[in-house]
Amino acid sequence: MLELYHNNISVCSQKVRHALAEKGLDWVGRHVMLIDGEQTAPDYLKLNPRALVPTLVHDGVPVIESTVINEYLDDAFAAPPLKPADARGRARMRLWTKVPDEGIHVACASVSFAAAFARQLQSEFTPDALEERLASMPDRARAGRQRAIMEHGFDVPFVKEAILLFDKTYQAMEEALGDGPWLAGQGFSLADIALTPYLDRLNRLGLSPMWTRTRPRLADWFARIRARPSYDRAYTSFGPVDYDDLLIERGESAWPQVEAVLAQA
Ligand SMILES: N[C@@H](CCC(=O)N[C@@H](CS)C(=O)NCC(=O)O)C(=O)O
Repeated sequence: MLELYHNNISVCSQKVRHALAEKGLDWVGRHVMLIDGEQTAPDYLKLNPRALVPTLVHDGVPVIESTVINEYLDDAFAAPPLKPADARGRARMRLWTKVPDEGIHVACASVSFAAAFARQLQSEFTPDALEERLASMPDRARAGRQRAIMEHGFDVPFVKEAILLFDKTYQAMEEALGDGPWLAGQGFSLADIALTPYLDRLNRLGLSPMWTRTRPRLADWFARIRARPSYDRAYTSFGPVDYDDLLIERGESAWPQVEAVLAQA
C-alpha cells in the first residue's frame, strides 16, 4: 500500500502526487495541516524527522524528500517509465531534478511567503501564537527567513534574490526547451514533474507574466503539462482536501513588486 503524507497546496507534495498520477498508482492520502503545525507532531516526526511534507509510506516503510520519493516510485513501479532510457538522457534529467533542492524551492517559499503566506499567518494567529509556531520549527534558518519576511515583506534582500533566481531558472528552461518538447529532450520525465510546481505556484500568485511575456517555449510547455490528465489529479482534485485558491486572491498584488525587482536587475 502507498500512503502519502502531504498537504494540498505544498509544492513538494504536488510533485509527488504528479508522479503518482503519471504512474497511474493508487494511494491513500494523509493530509497534514501545515498551518496548524501538524508536521511537528511527535508521531509525524517519527516518519519524517525534518518536519516536512511529503512523506511516502510504502508497505510500512517511510521514504522522505520529494526528489528521492519520485525516483523511488519510478524504480519501484516500472511502467510507464519516467526516466529517459539512456545514461545521457538520465544525466540531463537529473540536472533538472536537482534544481529545486539547489535553491529554487527555498526561493519559492520566500516568494510565496512574501506574496501571501505571511499575511495569511498574521491574520490568523496572535503574535504570541506566531512566536510559538516559529519556535517549534526544527529548521532554524527557515524560521529566520519567515520572521524576516513577516517584518519586512518584499524589502528583504533574499526575497529579491529569490525573484532573480526564478528569472534565471525560467530562462534556462526556455533555452532547454529549444532542444525538444520536454526538459530532458523528447520524452516527458521526472524533470518536467520536478519543475512544474515552480510555475504553478507563481501562476497562482499572479506572477505568470514572468513567462507569458517573453518565454513562449516555457509558456507552451506549461500549457502542455496542464493539458495532461495527471495535472488535474495532482494539482486540483485529489480530495478530500483539494486545492484552495486563497493564493490567487492574495497574489494579485504581488506582480508590481516583482516587476520592480526584475526591472532593477
Ligand atoms: N526538500 C524537501 C522540502 C520539503 C518542504 O519544504 N516541504 C514544505 C511544504 S512544500 C513543508 O513541509 N513546510 C512545512 C513548514 O515549513 O513548517 C522535499 O523535497 O521534500
